Amino acid sequence: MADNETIVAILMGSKSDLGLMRPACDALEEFGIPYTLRVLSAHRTPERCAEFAKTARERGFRVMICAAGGAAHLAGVVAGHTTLPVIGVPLARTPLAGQDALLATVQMPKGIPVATVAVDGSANAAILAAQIIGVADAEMAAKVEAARAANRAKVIAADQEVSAR
Ligand code: RP5
Repeated sequence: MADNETIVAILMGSKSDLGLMRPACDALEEFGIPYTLRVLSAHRTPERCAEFAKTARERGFRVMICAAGGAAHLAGVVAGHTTLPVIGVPLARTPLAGQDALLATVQMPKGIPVATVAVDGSANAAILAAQIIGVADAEMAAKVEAARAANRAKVIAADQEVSAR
């Protein structure tokens, strides 16, 4: 199994990204998915980052979530070192408001995909991780469906509240 028997890794380029990654942590916890949280920078700690990515599969990880701001190479570098699915979260951390990280994360060359979510969209990264795990895990797929149903119910309740005015 993975470190502490976790199957999802959340990697951030800096500890300063942690606040923006809380929604991902919360969503994984709601799904009951154990995860490992690490600060690994593609630029500042390239060897540690590569080592983690290269050994992730053998340590039991199933999905990698990689978040960074600015010249955000973390997801792409990790994807280059593993065939596990990599979900990239571009973060709005510079005066460019996430446009820089979005393009750096989403514009991967052919052959090395990164599934990129919205700028600061870390909750969706966690939900997508749950969906990927749910491909081979019926219990997880049911949890994702239940979350969708709860979402639907909230929107319907909001519609009824607004339209009743
Ligand atoms: C990126 O640079 C990190 O992912 C972070 O979003 C940004 C700023 O990092 P710090 O200078 O706050 O460590 O690599």
